[in-house]
Amino acid sequence: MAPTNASVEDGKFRDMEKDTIELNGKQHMTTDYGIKISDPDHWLRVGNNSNTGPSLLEDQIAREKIMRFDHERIPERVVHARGTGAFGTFKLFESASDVTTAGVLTDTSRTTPLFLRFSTVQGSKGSADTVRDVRGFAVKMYTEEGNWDIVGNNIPVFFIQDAIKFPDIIHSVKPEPHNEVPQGQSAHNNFWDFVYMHSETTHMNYWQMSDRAIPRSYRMMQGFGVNTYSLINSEGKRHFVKFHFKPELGVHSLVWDEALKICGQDPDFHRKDLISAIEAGQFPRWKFGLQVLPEEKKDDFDFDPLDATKVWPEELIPIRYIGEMELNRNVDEFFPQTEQAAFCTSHIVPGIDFSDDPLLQGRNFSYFDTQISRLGPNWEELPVNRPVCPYMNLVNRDGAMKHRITKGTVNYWPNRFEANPPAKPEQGGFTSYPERTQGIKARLLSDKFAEHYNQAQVFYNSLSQIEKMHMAKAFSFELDHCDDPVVYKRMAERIATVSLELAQTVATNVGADTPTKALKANKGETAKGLSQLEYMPEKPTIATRRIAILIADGFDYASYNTMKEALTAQNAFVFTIGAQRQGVKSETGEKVVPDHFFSGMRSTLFDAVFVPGGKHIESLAKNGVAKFWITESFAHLKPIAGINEAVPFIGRQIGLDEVHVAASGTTVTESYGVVTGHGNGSALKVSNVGPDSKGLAE
Ligand code: HDD
Repeated sequence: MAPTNASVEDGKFRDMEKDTIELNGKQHMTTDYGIKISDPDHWLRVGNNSNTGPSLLEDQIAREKIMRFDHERIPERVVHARGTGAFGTFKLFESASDVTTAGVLTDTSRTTPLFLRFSTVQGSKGSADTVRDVRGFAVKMYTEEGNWDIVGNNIPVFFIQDAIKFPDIIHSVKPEPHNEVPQGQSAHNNFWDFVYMHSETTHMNYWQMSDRAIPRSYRMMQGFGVNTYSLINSEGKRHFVKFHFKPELGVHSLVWDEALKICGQDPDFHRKDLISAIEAGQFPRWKFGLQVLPEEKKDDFDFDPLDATKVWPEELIPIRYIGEMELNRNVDEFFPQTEQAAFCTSHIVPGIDFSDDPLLQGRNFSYFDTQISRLGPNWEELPVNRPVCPYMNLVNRDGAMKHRITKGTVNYWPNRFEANPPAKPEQGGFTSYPERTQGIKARLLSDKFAEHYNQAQVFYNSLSQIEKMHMAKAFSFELDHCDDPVVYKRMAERIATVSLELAQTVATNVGADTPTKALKANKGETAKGLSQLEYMPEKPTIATRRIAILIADGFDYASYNTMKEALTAQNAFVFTIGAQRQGVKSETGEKVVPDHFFSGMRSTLFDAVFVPGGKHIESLAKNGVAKFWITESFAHLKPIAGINEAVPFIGRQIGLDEVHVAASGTTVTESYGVVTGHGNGSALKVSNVGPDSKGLAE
C-alpha cells in the first residue's frame, strides 16, 4: 500500500507502523512459511537413546533456520560502515522564501520528520566509536515533496576536490591491502603517503588532527553539508548555499588518552550516549543554518566557492540560522532502520538544486550506485528509506526484492491511458536550474582550486593554545605510527607550509629532520567559527553529563543523597560506583545498591566524579582502582568534587594542597576543576560541578 501523505510530527512513525509488529510473546513460533514449529532445538536425525545418528537433510525447519542465518549479513558500507541513527523532526522558525521555493525551507507551520545517521569513516561495522576520525552526519528529511538527504560530516571541508579521487583516498586510509591493518585508524604509512602526495588534503587534514575528530558525543558535534548546493527562488534566481547544523549542547571533545581508552573500555560509547539521552527525554537539538551566496558573486573570492576543500568564511558570508532539528525517537530495530538506511546526495526537492562542485557531481552518481550493491535496486522502497509523500512511477519497477504491488496494465510512458503523468512545474514537478554553461571537454578544475594552504593556515591560527597543543600531539601520534621514514620525514616537512613551530615539534617527536624554514609565509590571519571553543552551549548545562559517585561501606549517606538528588534534578546522569554491587552500607545503616562496582567502570566513561564524606574514605584510600579514578579524572581535567573526609583523600591522589580547605563551617572551594566542601552535603552547589574545565589534558 502506498504510504499516505503525512506532514504531521509522527508522519514517518505512522508510515513505518504498517511494517512494524510487536514481538508477541504468546504467539507460537512458526517457520517463515507459517507452520507451527514443535522443536526448534533439535535437528531431525536417525538414531536412538544410545546413538545420536546422522542428521537428515530432509529437516526443512532446521534448513530454513540455518540458511536464514547463513545469509543474515549484507555488505557493510564501503565507507562509514560503523554508525548509529535516530528519528526526529525539523522545524523552521524563519522562512527562506527569499532564496528558495522548497516547502521544507519556507513553510514555518510544518514539522518535517527525519532520520539521522552518525558514523565514523574508516573502521568496519564492528569498530570502536571513539577512534580519531571524521564523523558522518547524514540527514534524511521526509518532506511533503519527497526525500531530501543532506549527507554531511562534522567537519566542513573534504580531503579531495574531484570525486574521481575518492577510491584513492579511501583505499589509502582503509586497512592496508597486504595485512588488513590498521582498524579504525588513519595512523599508518599509506594514509600519510596519500596526504603528502595530495596537498589538497591539507586543510581537511588539519581539521582531522584537531579535537573535532574525537567528539565527546554525537550530540555535541556540528554538522555540515560540506558541498555547495543551489537554492532557487520563485523568480527563478539561484543562490549557492552551504548547510550548517549547530548543536544546542555546544561542541565538546574527548581528550586523546580518554578516546584511546574508551575504544577498549566501551566501544559503543557514542551509540549508548545517543540512545540513553533520547530514552531519558533529553532530546539533542541543532540549529539549522544557511550560508547563501548570490550566483553572480561566485567569482568574488580568492577561492572557488565550489571547491569542497574550502570553507566560506563567516566574515564574508554569515550563517543565517532558520530552523531547528531535534532527535527524539530511537529505532525499534537496528538492521531494518539503521543498517538499511541509505542516503543519496542526489536526493533533493524542488527549490533545491546541485552546483558544479566537482565532488558533489561525482557523489551524485556514487550513492545510488552503492545502494544497489548493498541493498538491491529496490532499496528506496524499504520502510526507513521510502518517502512519506505519495510516490508512484510506472516505469521504475521489478528488480530483486520488489515489495510493492502496483495494479494496472501499462508500465511505460506515454501510454494510451495517460496514466501516471509527469507533473508540470506549477504542479510541483522538479525542474533543473537552467544554468548557462559552455566549455571545452577536458579533465580540469578551475584555476582557483590549485591553492591548498591558505585556509589550513587560517584554521590553525584560529585555534586556542590548548587546541594547537592537542594538534601537535595528534600529528605526532599518527606519524609515530608510520614506520616508513619517507612518509614521516616528508610529512613533517610539509607541516611547515602551515606552521614552522608545529612542524618542528612534530619532527622532534617522530624522528624526522627538523625543518628550519616555513615553506609558506603565515601572516597570522584568523577567522571566526573555526575553534570549537566558540561553540559552548547557549545555556550552561550538566544535563545528560555522566557523573560518578564513589562509595564504599561507611559512606556518609546525607552528603551522598543530597548530591545525587541535586544532580539528578538538573538531569545529569548519575551513577553510583561502589566497592561491590551486592550493596554498600552507609555509616548510618542505609543500604545502597550501586549501578556498578569499581572495576566494572572507569573514570574515562564519566564527565565528573563526586566522593561523599564518611568512614568509607579509609577503605577507598586502600583501593587502587578508587584512587586511580581520582588521579585519572584529574589528568583528564574533569570536575572532581569531595566533601569532608573526602577532601584530603582527593588532595592526596592529585598532589594538590590547594584542595585542603578550613575544616570548620560550611565552605566550598574550587581549584583546577576540583570542588571541595565541608559541612553538610548541600554545601556543594551543583553549579560548581558544571562543564567544562577540560582541554588542558593531553
Ligand atoms: Fe560519502 C557514505 C559523507 C564524499 C561515496 N558519505 C557516506 C556517508 C556519509 C558521507 C555521512 C554515510 C551515509 C550513511 O550514514 O549511510 N562523503 C561524505 C561527505 C563527502 C563525501 C561529507 C564530501 C563532501 N562520498 C564522497 C565521495 C564519494 C562518496 C566523493 C564517491 C565519489 N560515501 C560514498 C559511498 C557511501 C558513502 C561509497 C558508502 C555507503 C553509502 O555511500 O551509502 O557511496
